[in-house]
Amino acid sequence: MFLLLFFFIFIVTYCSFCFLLVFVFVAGKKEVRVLILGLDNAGKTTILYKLYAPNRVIRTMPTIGFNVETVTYKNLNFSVWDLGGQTNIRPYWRCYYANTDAIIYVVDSADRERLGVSRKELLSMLAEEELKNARLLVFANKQDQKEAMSVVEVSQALGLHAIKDRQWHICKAAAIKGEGLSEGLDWLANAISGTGGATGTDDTTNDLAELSSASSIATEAQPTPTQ
Ligand code: G3D
Repeated sequence: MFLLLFFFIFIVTYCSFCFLLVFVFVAGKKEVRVLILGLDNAGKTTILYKLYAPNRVIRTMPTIGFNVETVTYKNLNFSVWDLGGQTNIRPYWRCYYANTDAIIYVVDSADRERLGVSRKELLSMLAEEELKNARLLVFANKQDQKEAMSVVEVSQALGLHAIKDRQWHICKAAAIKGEGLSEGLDWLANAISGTGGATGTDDTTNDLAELSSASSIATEAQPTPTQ
């Protein structure tokens, strides 16, 4: 009888412990909603699938509607939405703005002609009330292409240093090779968990020699305390 009681107490304790472990594991991962935006052909779908399945060969097709994947990174569950970037789809981006924690904005650094359009789309998106608290991570993508603009040039062309009211960061990437993505996500994870992510940083430090006019960027690019 005593043995049975002992066995019963042992089973109940063991099950409670397992339940607690599962609860801590599940509840410990914060759910984060991230939108990947940018013009068509910028590399959004490539980035999404590199993050989701880094070792898979990726064949992308223009996103009609959207792709969604959940990516776990540094104790955060990123629910990542890649919205299509074609001109006729862009007005519908705003349907997905509610409850967005962060925006990953992707720029094709080799597409000099459309950088102005990219800037316009970015600024009109940032003006939306529903996105006023969203962090901004910009990937200056396609850095593997020889005609690609440097991250300094992309940052200047987008006017990022004028953004003072939100946490933002720009970093270079070559999504096709998976390069630069984890650096960006590191920043985002820190910004969201509140352990970093200064208001306006970029990884231009190594590129400053490329531009004689980059000294102003060099000064502005110093991380400032998070607001
Ligand atoms: P989108 O989702 O923003 O529209 P995609 O863009 O991810 O579909 O990518 C558009 C094209 O750019 C794809 O080529 C893709 O392979 C390519 N691409 C994405 N990232 C990079 C990169 O870092 N470097 C280079 N060189 N190409 C990249 P295709 O030929 O399939 O259209």
